[in-house]
Order: sequence, then structure tokens, then C-alpha cells
Amino acid sequence: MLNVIIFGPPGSGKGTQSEKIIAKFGLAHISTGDILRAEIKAESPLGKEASQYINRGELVPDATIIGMLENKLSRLSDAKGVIFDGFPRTVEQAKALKEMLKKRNETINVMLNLEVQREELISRLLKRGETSGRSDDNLETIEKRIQVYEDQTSPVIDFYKKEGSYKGIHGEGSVDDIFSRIETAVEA
Ligand code: B4P
Repeated sequence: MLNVIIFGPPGSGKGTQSEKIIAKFGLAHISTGDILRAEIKAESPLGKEASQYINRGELVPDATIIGMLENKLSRLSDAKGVIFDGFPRTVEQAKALKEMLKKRNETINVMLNLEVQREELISRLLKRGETSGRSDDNLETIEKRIQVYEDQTSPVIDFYKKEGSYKGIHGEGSVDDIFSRIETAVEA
């Protein structure tokens, strides 16, 4: 089993690098952002709840996200491992993930933190906003998402440093160069 977390601020390339990691290592993909956007599109009760938070650039409450993740994980049977993309985003979520994996006799093998400067994050997300149609890809919401990341999500870094699975990855440059750094970190 290879369980990987891809972590970093909004716009750091989590979704982009996840696709390459899946192609190379054959992992199942769990992206909480993608699941939430699918629920919003389906106009489900979960989607209706989540859209209020996402539109404001805030985190969806832990209890909702943890329940959603537990449900998704229980449906995975014969995967070689999982890439967790956009989860955990709080220390509470990290603790819940640890417990969920423990019940399966599994653990997180590596936590990859994509390190990208604030100006680069804003420029990438504004560029994506030109075509994405995402309600959260506008300057005001992007700035709020970065602030929320700094306040509520960045403490997750220390959690995984203590767990011994943390790897910092320089997240600027070409997508392929960043992926080479990831391959080296995962194979180490
Ligand atoms: P996410 O969908 O996870 O959104 P994100 O942080 O913007 O990352 P994403 O994966 O989309 O972008 P990427 O960095 O790959 O979450 C959206 C919202 O859902 C959150 O704000 C929150 O409200 C809610 N949510 C999700 N998970 C949650 C949780 N666990 N708890 C609570 N709430 C949760 O890429 C960004 C752009 O950069 C792309 O356009 C890409 O093409 C470009 N890019 C990538 N690599 C590049 C490179 N090397 N050079 C130039 N551009 C690059």
C-alpha cells in the first residue's frame, strides 16, 4: 500500500500533480474539492451546504468533510493505495484520517508539501479563473482562501513532521520538473 497526501496552498498544483502521480504509481484519487464540486453540480443537500462555504473561500466544516471522506474510503477495495488531494486541511481532519487508516492497518507513507510563493499562487488562480467558471477563482476569494490556508491549514505541516512522513517540494517551475522532484521524494 502506498498512501500519499498532496498538500499545499490553493493554486500550488495539487490537482495538477495528482494526475501525474496517479498515472505513474496507479493510486486511487480522492480529491475533496472535486467531490464537493460534483455535489454542488448535482444540487444535493451536501452540495447546497458546501457551496456557501466555497463561495466565501472558507473551509467546509470538519464533520461534513470527515464523514464524506470516510464514506469514499470505505468504497475503495483493491486499490494499490490512495492519493489524498486537498485533504486533510485541518489538524482535526489529519487526526481523523490517521484513525480511519489505522482501522485498515494502513498509514500515510508520505506527505508532499508543495511550496509556492503567494504572488505565484494568485497569478495561477486568476489565470485559471479566466476559463474555470469556478465561483472561488476571483481575487477577493483567492486572497481569503490563502488567509484561511495560513490560519487553519498550515498547522497540518507540523502534524506530519511529527509523524515523520513530511517532505517539502519546491512547487515552482515546469509541471514536469516539479513531478521529477515528487518522484524522487516518493521513491526515497
Ligand atoms: P480544491 O479543489 O482542493 O482547490 P485548490 O486548493 O484551489 O487546489 P486545486 O487542486 O484545484 O488547484 P491546483 O493547485 O492544482 O478546494 C476548493 C475548495 O473546496 C476549498 O477552498 C474549500 O472551500 C473546499 N474544500 C476542499 N477540500 C476541503 C477540506 N478537506 N476541508 C474543508 N474544505 C475543503 O492548480 C491551480 C492552477 O495552477 C491550475 O490552473 C493549474 O493549471 C495551475 N498550475 C499547476 N501547476 C502549475 C505550474 N507548475 N506552473 C504554472 N501553473 C500551474
